[in-house]
Amino acid sequence: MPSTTSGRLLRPAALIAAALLAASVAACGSSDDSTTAAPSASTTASASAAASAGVLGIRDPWVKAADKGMTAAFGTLVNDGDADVTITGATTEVSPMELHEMTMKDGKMVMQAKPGGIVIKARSSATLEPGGDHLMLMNLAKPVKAGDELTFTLTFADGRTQTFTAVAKPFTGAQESYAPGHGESPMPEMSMSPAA
Ligand SMILES: [Cu+2]
Repeated sequence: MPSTTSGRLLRPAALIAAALLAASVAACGSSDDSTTAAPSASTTASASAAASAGVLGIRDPWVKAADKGMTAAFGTLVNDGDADVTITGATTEVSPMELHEMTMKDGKMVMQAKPGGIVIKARSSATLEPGGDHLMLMNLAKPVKAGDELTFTLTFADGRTQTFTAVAKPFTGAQESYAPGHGESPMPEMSMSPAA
């Protein structure tokens, strides 16, 4: 009677953390010069777990660590439903936000607010990634350090909302290099194997 195990339910945060660990491993493994690394990681994660958790399944969410100014959040948004889903807004505690896209202007790629929001087609997915659509944090009120967890709330065209958590990571994309001034990396990239 005094003690039960009912408190040990798997929380969504734990599921997200597991997905993030898998993403970290995938990113780590992609440092060889294979050019086909991206699809393999994004097609295997469990969309079934996310189906009951919200409007969209959100895979591998992350936010780029930054001390001030602008940064952005990324991830893969999975729509398992039979209707298109449109994201019309996003909020987080530490910054005002906008939905952005990249577009070509005068021969240069620039970002701008995405007209009409971000649409995820029925039974499809949309990937938010550096160089593409992203959730922009316009003006950080405080630093976002690697390992920090930020909570985001998406608003959809039909008025529904969905909250998810993304962990901050230094941007490790191949195209840009950031000064490795802070040597510590709290991400457990080397200690986990992909569950699949
Ligand atoms: Cu932007």
